[in-house]
Amino acid sequence: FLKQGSTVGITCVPFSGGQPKGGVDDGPVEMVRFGILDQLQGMGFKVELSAGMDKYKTMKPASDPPIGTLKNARYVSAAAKRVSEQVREHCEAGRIAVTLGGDHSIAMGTLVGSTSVYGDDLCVIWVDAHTDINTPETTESGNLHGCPLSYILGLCGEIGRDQPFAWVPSGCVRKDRLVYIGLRDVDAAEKVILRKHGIKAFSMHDVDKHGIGRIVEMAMDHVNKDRTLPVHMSFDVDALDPSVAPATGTPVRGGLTFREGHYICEAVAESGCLVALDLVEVNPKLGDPESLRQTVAVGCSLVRCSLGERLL
Ligand code: 4U7
Ligand code: MN
Ligand code: MN
Ligand code: MN
Repeated sequence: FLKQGSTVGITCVPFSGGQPKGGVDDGPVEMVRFGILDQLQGMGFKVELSAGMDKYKTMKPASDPPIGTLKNARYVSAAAKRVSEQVREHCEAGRIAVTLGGDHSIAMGTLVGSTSVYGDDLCVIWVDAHTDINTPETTESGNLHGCPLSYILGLCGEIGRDQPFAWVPSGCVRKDRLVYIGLRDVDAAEKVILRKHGIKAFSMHDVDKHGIGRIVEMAMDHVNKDRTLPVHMSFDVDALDPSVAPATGTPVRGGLTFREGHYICEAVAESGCLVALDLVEVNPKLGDPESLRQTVAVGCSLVRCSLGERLL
């Protein structure tokens, strides 16, 4: 778990196949260019970077016809499988696994990687405007960045358990060990899924009502009452308000403020339970140079805070 002198294992995943907009594959390189590696070293961490990030760009299969409505399923599967191996290596070596995306479909890989080491003790805090829990049957867009959790929780029908995703250990995360923060754009079919499976979710309404301090406490109490279990936080930058993180593919107004986003990360760091972190959906190609700089900077800042950077 997170402690002084730990090693951070970084996996850069320049991947955009889970959704239609180019540019999100430049997220990791922009965060590295902004200095995230040096910043973590400056905080006293040893930093190990997974090799071969350029390989993701070459994994696109020659032919990848739609499966039902699902787009790029073979491409997403191949990339996520590789992510799972890189994250597993970091976790096995006792490193805190930090994955920089890339679109959120890669979380299918990060969660397979972390659960392959921590098993079903693993708790997941999913910070997002969206629930990303569409099944291959319910997704209307066919974009797999809106589906990773249905595979991980084992909610897919036939199409999901078949090739090309047969390698995903369906149900590797327990439904009662997942909690959402920041929701405000949930598809009708996703609401049915949440209700049916009793999945804990805190929307922006709840954040407004209780304040972010109480929300993080309630979220932690739900998945990790004694604060002893390992935590994987998957942070979609679109959880933040578009005024804070404009350069992202599916912005939704009414999001977390700069401080609310950071508070979540600080509180998770303080719990001492963090074993894996995803920072995804930064798209440097969307918007003007200032939006880009602002979004990349906030992404790096969230990573540092999750790893224990303190204000005082
Ligand atoms: B993200 C959506 F329909 N639900 O399935 C879908 F609203 O990783 C959006 O959270 C998914 O950015 C957003 O396409 C995925 C849509
Ligand atoms: Mn989102
Ligand atoms: Mn997402
Ligand atoms: Mn998005």
